Amino acid sequence: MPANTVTLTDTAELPEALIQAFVSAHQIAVLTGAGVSAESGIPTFRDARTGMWARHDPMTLASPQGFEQDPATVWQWYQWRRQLIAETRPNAGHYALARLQQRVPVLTLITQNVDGFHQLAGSDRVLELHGNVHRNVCSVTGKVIEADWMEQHSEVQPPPSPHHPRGRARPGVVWFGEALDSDLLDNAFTAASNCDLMLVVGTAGAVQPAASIPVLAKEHGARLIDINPDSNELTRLADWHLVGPSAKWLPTLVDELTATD
Ligand code: BV8
Repeated sequence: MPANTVTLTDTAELPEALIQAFVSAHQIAVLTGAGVSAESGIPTFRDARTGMWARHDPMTLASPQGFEQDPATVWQWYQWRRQLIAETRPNAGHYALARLQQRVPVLTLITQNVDGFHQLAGSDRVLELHGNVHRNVCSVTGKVIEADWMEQHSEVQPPPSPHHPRGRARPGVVWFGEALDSDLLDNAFTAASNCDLMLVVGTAGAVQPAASIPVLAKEHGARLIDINPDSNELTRLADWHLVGPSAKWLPTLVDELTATD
């Protein structure tokens, strides 16, 4: 860890410089990854192989090739994840970010997650870089498939698509090897370039182009706070590394901000 990253393990005393960076920020950008949903009981992306999925590689399951080769297995994996998401709810970290959005003049929330928990917790204008698992689209045309069509054609898993004779229903997420929505990505890059402070929460920083967003923020002079029990490439860029779960650190940070009002 280079000298300039201050590592904090206890929420007791936040450095004055960190509080000042927070309080004085006019534009805050936040990048979240699977770790922010970990305390909701959603396994992180690379851990999403518990039980019957242990023998599958998420990189294969979350790819057009994987879906082409075995649509039923990929579909079942998403049905399993959708069920996990339906059985739980956002945690204190999601709610803290929604509260923060109310307090800061400009806060752009960029997420790699597909569970929709930030919106459920009250955040709005969320940039879902990798899509949303609650949406279904045609595997050929990409057009949205409505829920009633899915219910009426559930005898086949995945159901056929209403938009193309060779199409099937697939989750409305971005798979490995697929391009991200260019408008979403442009908005994320703009927020990173303009922010005074970026929070990087619960991501291993291994997936591109999302992982380049904090790099851009740093290059444009933003202060960086990394919230993660572990450290990784993005931690090395950070001014502060808050070691531990986001459901602990985010409420502490937001309480600190409101306490200075
Ligand atoms: C693309 C949706 C190009 C599906 C996902 C360079 C540039 C561009 C592309 C590439 C590149 N190098 C390689 C690539 C290709 C690839 C890539 O990045 N590969 C990597 C793995 C080497 N990228 C792509 O394919 C992207 N597409 O670039 O297209 C293109 C252009 C034009 C035309 C065609 C193509 C698409 C990437 C999107 C893939 N889809 N999700 C689904 O979810 O099913 S990514 C998937 O990984 C999830 O969204 C997940 O969020 C994301 C990132 O992982 P993390 O969020 O970091 O999660 P992870 O489990 O890894 O880590 C969890 C972290 O949380 C850990 O650090 C852990 O310590 C921490 N944690 C744990 N508990 C807690 C916690 N933190 C806080 N609190 C806790 N309690």
